Amino acid sequence: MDVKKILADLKEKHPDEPLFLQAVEEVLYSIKDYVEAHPKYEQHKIIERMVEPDRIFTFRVEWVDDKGEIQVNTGYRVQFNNAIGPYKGGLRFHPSVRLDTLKFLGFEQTFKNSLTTLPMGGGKGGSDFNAKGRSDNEIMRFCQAFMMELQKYIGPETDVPAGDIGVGGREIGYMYGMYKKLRRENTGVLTGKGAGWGGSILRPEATGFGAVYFVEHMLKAHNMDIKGKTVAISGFGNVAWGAVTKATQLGAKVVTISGPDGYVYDPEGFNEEKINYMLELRASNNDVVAPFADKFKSATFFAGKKPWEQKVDIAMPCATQNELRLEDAKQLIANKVTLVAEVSNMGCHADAVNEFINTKTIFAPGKAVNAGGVAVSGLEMSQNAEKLHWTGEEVDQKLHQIMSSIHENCIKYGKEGDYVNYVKGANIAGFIKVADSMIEQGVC
Ligand code: 2IT
Repeated sequence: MDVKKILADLKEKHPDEPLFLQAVEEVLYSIKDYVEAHPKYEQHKIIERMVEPDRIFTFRVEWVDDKGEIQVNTGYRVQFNNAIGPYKGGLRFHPSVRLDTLKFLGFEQTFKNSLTTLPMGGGKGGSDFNAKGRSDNEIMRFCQAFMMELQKYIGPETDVPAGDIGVGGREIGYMYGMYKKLRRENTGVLTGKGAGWGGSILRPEATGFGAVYFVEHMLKAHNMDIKGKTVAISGFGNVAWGAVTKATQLGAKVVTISGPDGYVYDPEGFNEEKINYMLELRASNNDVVAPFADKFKSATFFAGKKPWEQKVDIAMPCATQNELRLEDAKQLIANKVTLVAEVSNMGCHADAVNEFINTKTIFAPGKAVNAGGVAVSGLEMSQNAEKLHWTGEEVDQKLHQIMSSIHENCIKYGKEGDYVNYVKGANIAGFIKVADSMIEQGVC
């Protein structure tokens, strides 16, 4: 497989999509040997077909703010690949969102969803909407305007969006309300709904909880335990909150969270009050963590810095793409980090990932570590289809099983002597199911 040529062709076509090209490059180099050992994939031009999304919708979203001024945003839905099931993946509302962002996320989602063991294809959508400083009513009006257009492209058997950065329970509620009004159906077309109206118990926690369960497996595979380990977490949104909660419950000491303004270091670790305060910070629509250090005297705020400069056993980036760079990786390694579990999608820059692998640092990629979120979304779809509501214990048990199966698959395809290359393992395992399904379904 001529990876260089495929990447060069793709770059010529999409020179302005660095994130998408980065995501594709990582996957192609790690599946290269496997693809070459199985000629059917090249015969069926699977790679060339997989890097081209099935279709992309882009649309104008207009709404009126509290001052009566008209606002215009761009909305997107990238339906990347539905070989193994309906398109499934979140919606990101953030001013940095471009088509590039959603293509990289949709590509990653296709592999991740395949890893979950559930029948879900890959999709992603969102908008460049900035919620910072906006009122609840403005957020509602934006969500409604966004759904007025998005509803044309989605459905419970075709494409099922959910949350991502900037889209939580509140936004899902406003969008679901508008979808129901327009389509006159209560079919659970979005996941991450409230538990009282079709949502799955544990969906808000699922990404963070699943990530910590995955970390437990990584530690166990290396004869270690999470108890007593110090953990650096970045971000302070839904994913970071779930990870802090579960890591703390299991006896680890989480010492950092972060925001766009910097990070807070708290050597005493988290407790219930601090965890709940994360939710308050998030709900304020201000996108800052500095107030955490004002409220809790044991915490110190480091403006404009990242948590990776602290000496910890475990690092879990939970914020956004490329948040952990080569210099951060080197710093963590110099500080003798035990393992790094990427929780954000493509949270580590390619150079940082290579540094971890080359130094045999235990490292797992986001598409494996964070798959618990979309997995519980898949369980929510099952509950909606059956018109049933499972208990928290049932969902948690299934989440445990899924994370364990993802970990097993990573070992199966990623073992290199006494080192587990989780990047390679996750990419190959995710690839096989999608690629074989495409071959079985013909050229269409
Ligand atoms: O990146 C992700 O997996 C998500 N944002 C969750 C997607 C989903 O459909 O639950």
